Amino acid sequence: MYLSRFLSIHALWVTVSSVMQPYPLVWGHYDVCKTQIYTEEGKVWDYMACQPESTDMTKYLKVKLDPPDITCGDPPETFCAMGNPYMCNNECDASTPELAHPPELMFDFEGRHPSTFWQSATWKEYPKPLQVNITLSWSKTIELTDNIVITFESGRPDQMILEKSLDYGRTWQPYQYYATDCLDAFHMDPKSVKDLSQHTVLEIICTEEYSTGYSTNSKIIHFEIKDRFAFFAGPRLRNMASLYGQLDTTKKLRDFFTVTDLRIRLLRPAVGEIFVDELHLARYFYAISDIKVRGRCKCNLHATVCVYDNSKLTCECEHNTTGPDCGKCKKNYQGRPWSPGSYLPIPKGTANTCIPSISSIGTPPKFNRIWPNISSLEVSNPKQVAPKLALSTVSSVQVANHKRANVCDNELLHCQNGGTCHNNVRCLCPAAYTGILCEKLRCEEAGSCGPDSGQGPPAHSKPALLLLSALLGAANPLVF
Ligand SMILES: [Ca+2]
Repeated sequence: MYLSRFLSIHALWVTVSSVMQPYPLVWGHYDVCKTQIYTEEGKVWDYMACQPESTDMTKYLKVKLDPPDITCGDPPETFCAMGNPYMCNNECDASTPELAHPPELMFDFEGRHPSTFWQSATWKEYPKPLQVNITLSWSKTIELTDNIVITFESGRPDQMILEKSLDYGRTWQPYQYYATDCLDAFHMDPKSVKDLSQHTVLEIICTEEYSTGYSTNSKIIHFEIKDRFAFFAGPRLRNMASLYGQLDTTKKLRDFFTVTDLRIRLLRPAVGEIFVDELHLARYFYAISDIKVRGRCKCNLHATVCVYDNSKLTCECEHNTTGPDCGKCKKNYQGRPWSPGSYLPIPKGTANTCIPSISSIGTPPKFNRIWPNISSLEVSNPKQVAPKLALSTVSSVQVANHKRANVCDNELLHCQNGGTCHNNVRCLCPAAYTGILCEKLRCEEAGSCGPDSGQGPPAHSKPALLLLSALLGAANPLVF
């Protein structure tokens, strides 16, 4: 699942570009969790908020149909063209691959002609409702980043509800209602997402936009994620700062775009006319050729990598966090309560790393006093709005000091020149060396290095070079 060097280089280039521009035109990738920087006290890790890339999430889902035997073709049956009840020469036979329409054909590569599609049995038991639930499960919290798009092969259903779950399918909430007649079907006034605003963006609406039956050519149903983003980021999503600011400070908004499962409840097929033609029930069925869901693993801004292993998605957590969503601090890193990373301040966000537990530190280090979270003081104030926050800055020295708590975590950094790591917070250096990682000659600091000492001062790389090498290291294990 690991992406190629090309992507690594691409990610590196994006990152370097953004490092070179203090206010880049395109920002908010959050694709690096840490870089090395140089301060007066030597090399330290600079941590930042990070998240996996947005990707096609249909590759990682499990699909379940209810009723389980609702797929057509067992026993084989003939169905008629939607618009013409006398054209009944289409066959569905589950035992013949060319004539079968199993659920996986909703997620295969589309773009060939004719399209491949899942199809239900026909409405032969009318007037009993023909209802089908299609459940898509990730067994992992994911954040939606683009519209959900469902392409029907038949007419679009007369009535449908898109639902979401945040607890792996135990409870469900509606996302959006779809009907030819919202008032009749769900006792709701029809609305469009465009009728909403920043203040009503979380409202659950019923829309008639996508339910015009087979009489129009369009076969597509959207759940409009981007239109909702646009209330904060502008119509072309240029002001992502504002959106990320809101996502950071409004948990409900963030949760709105977060799911573990989606459920498409097909309640009534397209009939295209007022009355159901009971003599030709083989005209009525559901067929879906494609479902698009784009999103990313929710890792609480503590990981850029989400691996798919053993049919399971898991964040590869950084910042001393652990758990499938990086939702808690690692053992021995519970020096302060766990906290998600923050998108703010822009562009690098705040990592809110977990820090070593007090008991594992022994003597509190001198920089203990700056552990109180800078972000909680300056960033997480819900009254602040994004444009202001975009301008608020934390000096690089502050940030560097703040992150220095786990300066020689064995997983992150090693003391140099024979130094040993003491309780994750300091290097114990051999007599001839000093500096936070024992990287400096003591004589150099005292200005007494003689030409015969045999050791010149260590080559101090320029910060940009150090950053580059750190990025090369960090960019390698990208996934997706
Ligand atoms: Ca297909």
